[in-house]
Amino acid sequence: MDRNSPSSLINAVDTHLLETVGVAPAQATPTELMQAVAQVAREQLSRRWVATQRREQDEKARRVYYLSMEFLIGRTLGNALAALGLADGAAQAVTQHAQKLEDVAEREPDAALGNGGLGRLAACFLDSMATLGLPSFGYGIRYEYGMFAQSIQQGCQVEYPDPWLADGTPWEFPRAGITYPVRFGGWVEHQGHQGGKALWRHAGEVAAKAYDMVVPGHGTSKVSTLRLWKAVAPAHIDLHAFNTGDYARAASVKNEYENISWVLYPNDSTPAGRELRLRQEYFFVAASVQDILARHLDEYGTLANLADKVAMHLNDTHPAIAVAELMRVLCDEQDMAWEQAWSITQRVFSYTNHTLMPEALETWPVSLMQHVLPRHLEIIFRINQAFLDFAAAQRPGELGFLSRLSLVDESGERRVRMAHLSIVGSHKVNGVSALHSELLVKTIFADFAALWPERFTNMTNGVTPRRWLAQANPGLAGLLDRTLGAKWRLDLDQLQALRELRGNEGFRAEFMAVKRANKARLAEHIARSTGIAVDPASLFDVQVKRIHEYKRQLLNVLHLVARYQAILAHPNAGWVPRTAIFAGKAASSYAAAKSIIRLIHDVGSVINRDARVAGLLKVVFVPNYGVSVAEVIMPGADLSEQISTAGTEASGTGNMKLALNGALTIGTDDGANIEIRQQVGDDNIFIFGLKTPEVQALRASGYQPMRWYEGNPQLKHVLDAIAGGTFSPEEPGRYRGLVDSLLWGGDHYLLLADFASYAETQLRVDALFRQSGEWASRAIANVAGMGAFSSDRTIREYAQQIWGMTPAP
Ligand code: 26Q
Repeated sequence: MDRNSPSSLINAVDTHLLETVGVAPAQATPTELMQAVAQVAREQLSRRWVATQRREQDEKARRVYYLSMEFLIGRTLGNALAALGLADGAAQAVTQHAQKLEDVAEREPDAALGNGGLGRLAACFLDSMATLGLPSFGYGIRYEYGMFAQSIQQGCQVEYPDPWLADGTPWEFPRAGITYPVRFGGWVEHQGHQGGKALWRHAGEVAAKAYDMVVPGHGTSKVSTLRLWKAVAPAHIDLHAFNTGDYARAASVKNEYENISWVLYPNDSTPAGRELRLRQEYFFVAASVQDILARHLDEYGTLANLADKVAMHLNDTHPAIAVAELMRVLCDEQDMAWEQAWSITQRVFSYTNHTLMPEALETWPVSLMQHVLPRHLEIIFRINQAFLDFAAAQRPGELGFLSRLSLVDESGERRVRMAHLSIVGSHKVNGVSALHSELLVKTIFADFAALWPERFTNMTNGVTPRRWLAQANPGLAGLLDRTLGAKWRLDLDQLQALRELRGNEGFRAEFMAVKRANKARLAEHIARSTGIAVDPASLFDVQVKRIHEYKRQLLNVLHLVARYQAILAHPNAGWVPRTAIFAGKAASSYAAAKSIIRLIHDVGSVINRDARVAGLLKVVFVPNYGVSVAEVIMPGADLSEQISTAGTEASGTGNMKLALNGALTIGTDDGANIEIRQQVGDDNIFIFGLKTPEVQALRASGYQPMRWYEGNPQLKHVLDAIAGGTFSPEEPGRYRGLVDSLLWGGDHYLLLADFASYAETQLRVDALFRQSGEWASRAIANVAGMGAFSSDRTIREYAQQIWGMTPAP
């Protein structure tokens, strides 16, 4: 009897309702059905996990370990069912209970264990690693609370905790036997002389317990593992307080240990610099390194061949302390000679940088590191000494060169530069788009690139077509299946064949019907979440991403205000009806970002209420942006706003998801937009604004935003309205500061300099949208060009060029 047949699944779901969930099948709620269907999938994932581990052990496979503080996986059910080939059967099974699978799947909370692009990239990479059959583990933290939930009250962001584990999750496999001690603080003793064997007299210890999530591959029975660590107070801790009935004290001691894995830091730019964050970073790194070495010793009985069998990848600098930790374990605990340990370490590690912005680069005060990780600090100093000796030999006497390279920033309070540690400790360093990688070696890492040009490389980001097309956009996926067959899921280059269909009336009509249905679905979501009705016939203009000054949501707002004013001035100019859709979270401490959210709401409430522009312009902000909200927004977009100041957005991945779903991009010459343009062709994308060298030149020449304000009456009118209280009549000065930061504060991201070009380009967007056939053809060309942005391509490149592995063809 086929386990995956509909009748078997119907039985399996009922059995789990009865035996696992604890409910009479006839009375099951959608949430209970979700739990039961998840259990059916879980059983098969478990089998696949066991078989995969067994095979990889037998094959003595080389493995890659992806170390990341963030994995933004979102929901699991739909993806698991698709990977296991259970989607149709499960749909039938829930139909027996008078439910729809989509509604049942919606009961699952998102696993929001990440902030944004970096965390979602890690999740897409796991999907691709599993699909390509790469022996692989993701390692991270099992945060009790993920990314905060966002609600909007009177136009302002309000944050709520995200207790995603409150009702348990069907997807984790607690590994009761897998637990490691992680130590902190104390001091270091050296046997005999300084430089003799080091003994770390730690002050405290916490246990790291392993919880696995199984990541299924598509089109393969292989899986990858996401192993997340939870911090647990060691069992012996303060039993005395407990025994004497001092429960408050016992609880507070326990909390002090366990708070390490409590909550994700909701900051995706300026590093928090807090001790707890450093403890989080070391906690998961120390547990992961122990786990990796234990597995290796179990298989080989020696660490001498570690670099032949193990690749460890640093997702940004957040796990960079792993370089010092591996050195510590090899030298102090395994008695390996420093030189051999260093050679292994450099061959094991590789590092991806995700930002050029200097303020976002992670550094830790030497004093804090001394306090939390005294032995690691010594090791970092020794690495630095050897490195600077080497660098000095290359450029004798160049002290500026050496101080720029140093792992320790000596200007002001001494700080350890985690990016420098990552570069020195790795054999490969990559950026995430062609432009970003080029800028890395020309700007922030130029000195390192002069020493080691061959160490630096590019790996342009990608997204998994399984989640971002097959799952998020079943309408388009169905059309592609009928047109191209189903293989595009595993070979996204097959989308190229759509190019020839651009002019095909029938295909265009089907394609636009799918888009229209997705817009209707998005409109329903908007109505439900904001109470605002929007018209699916209007142009859906979408900017969804973290709120950041460099991403320039404010430039988008300036254009919307200009458009509002222009419609009022010229009501009969044949305006294309538009709905501007924003979504995104602001870091809780980022005042300027929060102010932008409020401005979007204030501008929206004036425009949406003004009968004079009714039917021509609407502005909405979709609350609580995250993976599941993105899965509704991406397929319903006509226009994708990717408008960061050139040279600031490392890559972007939302740009890829939107284009893959048939949105046209309006964007700057930045990040992966440049490569998207190359893939879809200049005619199928709207690029505007200053290019990176022009941005640099304008800043160097002394940018005076006031000149642009004075020189552009339309822009002046917009800024005067915002600053004067047109959108905040009850508090006219509310946006004075925001506008002043542009006019008098230097307009660091050059909004005013790019405004005219942006507004003019938006008129070209309108003109194209009026010609619906032409628009359809270009939207199709976008989908057709997205093959290169599958994360399968990205992971193949990492595997071959960085990790020394050969994925299945
Ligand atoms: C660091 C220290 C302390 C607290 C928080 C952080 C922190 C956390 C998250 C710093 C940065 C991040 C996230 C950065 C991020 O998401 N970067 C984005 O990465 C994407 C994937 O490569 C790119 O596409 C985006 O361009 C980039 O902005």
